[in-house]
Amino acid sequence: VNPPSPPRETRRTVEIRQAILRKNDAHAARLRQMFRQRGIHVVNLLSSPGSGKTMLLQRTLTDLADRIPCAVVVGDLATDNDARRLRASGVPVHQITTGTVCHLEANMIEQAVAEMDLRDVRLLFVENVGNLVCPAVYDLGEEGRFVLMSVCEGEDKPLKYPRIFKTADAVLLTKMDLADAVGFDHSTAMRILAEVAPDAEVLEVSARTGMGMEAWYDRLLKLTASP
Ligand SMILES: Nc1nc2c(ncn2[C@@H]2O[C@H](COP(=O)(O)OP(=O)(O)O)[C@@H](O)[C@H]2O)c(=O)[nH]1
Ligand SMILES: [Mg+2]
Ligand SMILES: [Zn+2]
Repeated sequence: VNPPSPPRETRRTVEIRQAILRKNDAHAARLRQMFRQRGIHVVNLLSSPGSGKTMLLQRTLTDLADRIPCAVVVGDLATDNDARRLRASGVPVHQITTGTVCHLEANMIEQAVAEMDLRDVRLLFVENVGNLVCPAVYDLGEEGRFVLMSVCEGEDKPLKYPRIFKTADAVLLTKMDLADAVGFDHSTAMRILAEVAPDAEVLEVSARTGMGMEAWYDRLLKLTASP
């Protein structure tokens, strides 16, 4: 017996969604080629809101910008607060405000970079909209996908939002300075990550104390050393 087919509206919604994603994929493929030609390595930073993307970037730009020329595209639904925080580092920063859209899409990145002077830039960070759901399925033409998970948000996030963790090149466990205070269960978190994202590297960092940041910079420099 065949399972009942979904109602017509549901099928229609699924078809439209797939068409949007196909279009985004094609767009991202063109962007990836453009970045490669221009020698720009692109890193997509993904996480729930408040996991520490902006603070990680603030410290990274301060420490890394004189080793390698960097720039940032940052997405939020509203405000340019993050862009203002990041501009203090002196690198080019472009804020995308998405309004109601809860993720970044390839066409938004294309528009942003068209307005930026990236002539000398080798490493472009994209701080995605804080959200563990749809950013996972929108390719932005990036070379590396790094998913942040702070020690404050619960060890089982990868079980609840597997897609974003499965597509990660590396997972950054952030705010390690707070691990003891919040009773972070390190072995449970590592077991869950190994189960959901067995191929992802895990980096443990604190942007506040600087713990683990050199390993993160090595990871970024390794990415930019590839042709
Ligand atoms: N203790 C501690 N707090 C952090 C760390 N990183 C970020 N935070 C704090 O967490 C909050 C959210 O950080 P933010 O970078 O804005 O997160 P985003 O929403 O992912 O960009 C801010 O109050 C930060 O000061 C860290 O390594 N240690
Ligand atoms: Mg932010
Ligand atoms: Zn979304």
